[in-house]
Amino acid sequence: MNERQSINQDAQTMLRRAHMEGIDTVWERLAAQQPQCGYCLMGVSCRNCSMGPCRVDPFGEGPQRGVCGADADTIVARNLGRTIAAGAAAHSDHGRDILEVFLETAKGETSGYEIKDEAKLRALAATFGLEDGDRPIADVATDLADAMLEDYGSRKDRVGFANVAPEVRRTLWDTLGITPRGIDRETVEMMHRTHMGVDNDYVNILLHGLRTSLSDGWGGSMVATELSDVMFGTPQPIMSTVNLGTLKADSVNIALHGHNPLLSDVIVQAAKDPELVALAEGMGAAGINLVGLCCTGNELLMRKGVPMAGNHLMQELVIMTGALEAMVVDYQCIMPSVTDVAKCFHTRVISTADKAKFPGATHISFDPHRGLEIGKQIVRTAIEAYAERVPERVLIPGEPLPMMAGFSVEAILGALGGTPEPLVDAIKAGHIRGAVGVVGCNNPKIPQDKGHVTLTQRLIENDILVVVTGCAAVANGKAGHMVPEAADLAGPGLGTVCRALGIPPVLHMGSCVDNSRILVLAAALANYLGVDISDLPLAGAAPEWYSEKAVSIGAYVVASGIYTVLGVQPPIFGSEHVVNLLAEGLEGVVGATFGIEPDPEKAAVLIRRHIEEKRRALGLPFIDPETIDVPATVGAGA
Ligand code: XCC
Ligand code: SF4
Repeated sequence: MNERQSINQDAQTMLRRAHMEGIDTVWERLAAQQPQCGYCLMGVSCRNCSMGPCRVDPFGEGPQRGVCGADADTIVARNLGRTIAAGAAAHSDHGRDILEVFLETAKGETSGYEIKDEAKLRALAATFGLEDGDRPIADVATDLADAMLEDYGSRKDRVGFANVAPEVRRTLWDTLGITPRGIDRETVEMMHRTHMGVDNDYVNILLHGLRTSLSDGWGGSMVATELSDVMFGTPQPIMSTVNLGTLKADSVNIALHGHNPLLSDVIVQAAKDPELVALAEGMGAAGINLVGLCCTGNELLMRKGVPMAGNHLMQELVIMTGALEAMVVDYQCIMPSVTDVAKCFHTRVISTADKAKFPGATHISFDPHRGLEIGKQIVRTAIEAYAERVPERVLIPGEPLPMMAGFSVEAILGALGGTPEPLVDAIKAGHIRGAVGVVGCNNPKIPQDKGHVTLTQRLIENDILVVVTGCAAVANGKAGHMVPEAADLAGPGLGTVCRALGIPPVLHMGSCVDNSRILVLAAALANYLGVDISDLPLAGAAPEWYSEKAVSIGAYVVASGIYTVLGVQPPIFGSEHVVNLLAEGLEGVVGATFGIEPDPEKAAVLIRRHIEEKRRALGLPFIDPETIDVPATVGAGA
């Protein structure tokens, strides 16, 4: 039973506790929702106006049009467009929050923040075409912040980071009319277009969907990533640990959950405050132990080495250890249920973003002017909760596993000696066949981490370098794929390269906004070779995606020229036209398509074939794609 919910031992132990104590989890709630609405699963329901709600019968017997006359193509495309807009909005608004604090920091108005990476700041200013001329760093920062703030609006023809994309790709976007103009603008326009009676042409809607997603990947997400590097440091390879064993029975445990590193960074500072450490010791604790969850966890892991308690589906289970004093949340992917689970234990859920409040949580409003002070207040609240811990209820399963993180583009190029040449040479020679980004969430419809881990294993053993972000990264950490010794799990070519460089075959590139790092790396490789991104032997995969943000990510990866396989079926199957466009038609438009394959073994085959096709087209040694198939041993009941 538990194996069907998660492949991880730590999760299974907690699930047994949940069943014994009758604590509701995401899995029970998914079961309670069965059967889920077939119209919604196929994307053919619409409630965009009050003449509806409407649904189109995908089997042709019931109504074929909504009250307004919209058919299945229009309804499916509109729904997908709004999903992309929501995802892009989430990433981009996160980027804006970072940007605003960055501007205030440049003006010296914040507490607990500084400009850590001046070299990166100057490089970004150059990308934005801002004159540097050795001006004081605060002036450069202010000008860059202004230029980025303008990118959110509608005063430009294209966002500044579009400059990072290869010129061929930019020209293609211009020709198609999908160059992202403003970060907010494209999302707002998508909401407009999908209002009743505006854009009714599914192709036109979906093209704007690509544009909206590009305003995320090459816009809002890239702002979030790059400015976080400037303020908190550009990640470099770092060792840490992962799983629920990162909690310490004798310490005050605080989990930092969500996506935005602004607050969590000052909490890391606050947790070192001698006064607070003494307070914790005075309560009988050995110290203060911070752990991460989801992407706030990834941000802290890759820059500070903060241990990672788990990914998306661990957020309820970590509370059930009975050892968590506080779960500090910012926003995105935080299940409203965490406050319910917390009621069964002594855990305080502390919300911090005024735009993300949780009934049942303690709200401590984040204010960058008093960042450090608020960080200390939060840590103090957690220490006080320690007095209420019930020692007999503490159940921390297993020992933490080692994992390496921190592979920013700068770090990867650094490991290669400052140029993509060694990587390109290894790819040309076929030691490394290509590279794949395995990204995205957990989804209770799939045994937790099984999709990520199986797919990654198949890729690396076939000499494909894997880069990971988000919850996929955490899954691979738990599977032991992210230590240098994992080179032994890779094929002979990739394994040799990894051993020579002392790196794992699976590289942690960060949080979900850090998928923008994958774009930057792909652009660097394409520029180095003088080709388009779509010519490279690359692919993307989101084996266990659940979130609207993941749809935006998938769309911008495809719109950037990278074939992407989804493991969970998106709600588009009510329109054959939309399915055909996404799965085939886009090839002739942006040079890449979506694949949909729930079985990770088969997804690996699709990706390997794709990579060999790209190698063939580049004139590199290739394996005949026809000969690549699922190994006969798989599924034989072994
Ligand atoms: Fe959320 Fe980023 Fe998905 Fe994980 S991977 S469930 S979006 S935390 Ni982003
Ligand atoms: Fe129905 Fe059209 Fe209104 Fe959607 S927009 S709810 S299809 S009438």
